[in-house]
Amino acid sequence: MNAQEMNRRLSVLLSVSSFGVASSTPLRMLEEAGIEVVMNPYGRRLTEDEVSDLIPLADAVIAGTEPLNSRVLERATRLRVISRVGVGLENIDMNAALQLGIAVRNTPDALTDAVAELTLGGILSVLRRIGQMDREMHQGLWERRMGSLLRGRTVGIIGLGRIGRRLAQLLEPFEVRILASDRAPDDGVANTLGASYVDIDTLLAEADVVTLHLPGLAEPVLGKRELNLMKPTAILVNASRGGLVEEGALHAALLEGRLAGAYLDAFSTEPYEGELRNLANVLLTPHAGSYAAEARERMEIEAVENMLSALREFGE
Ligand code: 8YV
Repeated sequence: MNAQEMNRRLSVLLSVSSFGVASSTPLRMLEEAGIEVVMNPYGRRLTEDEVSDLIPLADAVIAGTEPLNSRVLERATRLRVISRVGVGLENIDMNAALQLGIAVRNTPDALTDAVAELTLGGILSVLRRIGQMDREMHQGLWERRMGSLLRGRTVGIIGLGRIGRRLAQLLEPFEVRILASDRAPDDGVANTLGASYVDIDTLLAEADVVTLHLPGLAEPVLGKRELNLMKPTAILVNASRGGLVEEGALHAALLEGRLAGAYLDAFSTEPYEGELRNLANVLLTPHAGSYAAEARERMEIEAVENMLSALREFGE
């Protein structure tokens, strides 16, 4: 390393688009650490080409969900650390990062409350048709839609991890029966939450509300066969990852009355522009699960701290 290189300030690419919106503290932390900040100039998720063009000079990336695949990472010759503002890591080629010696960090706890609360809001909204009546009133229609209670119903939680567990706690006053499915069942946790583990087909057949709280997986968890197991009066909620539900099969089930409604915050392609937007019994939000100011502030602060400690481990 020559003298010019040694005197160079470390540079971080803030590829996550909404950084600093909820709070100025994370940006101040970067400034105080003397790190040069390169902002995402597009104000939205970067494409592969855009992040490829911005990444070669970065020592660190504070990342959103933009593609950080092997092609992008190979161009990142200075990169030491990818620090995700968020929990999901499926946008990062972890093997490529390992081979290139790039550390990867995330903020697994910071958004738990935000996603669990939004999920509860989505469940209540679909059951009572709040979103639908709101849309109709804005269009001049005064029409009371009959909904149903959450109290006493059966809720099936697929994925009883941090968010699934928090949702189970929030559901306690509603006196629901909770069925859960998880690849790594923990009976102690289930007992504390009053949840019972069942196989996924039983959960789908018995639940009035099915809600997904899984990481992104290579294959969908709910396709035509699984949706057909659900009661026609049941609703489906997905505020985790879009690829977990086959959107075409879900659209058909809702259109044909084989499912009563759905709330989706995550989509196989985002921004979502598909046909589920045409159904009145579907509530949609634009992948905003973590968008509570308290959660975003905590996620961003933790992402900066994670980045700084990883850089220190590299002796930077
Ligand atoms: C997004 C999320 O990452 O944490 C996750 O995995 O899905 C979200 O929090 C976040 O909105 C990107 O900034």
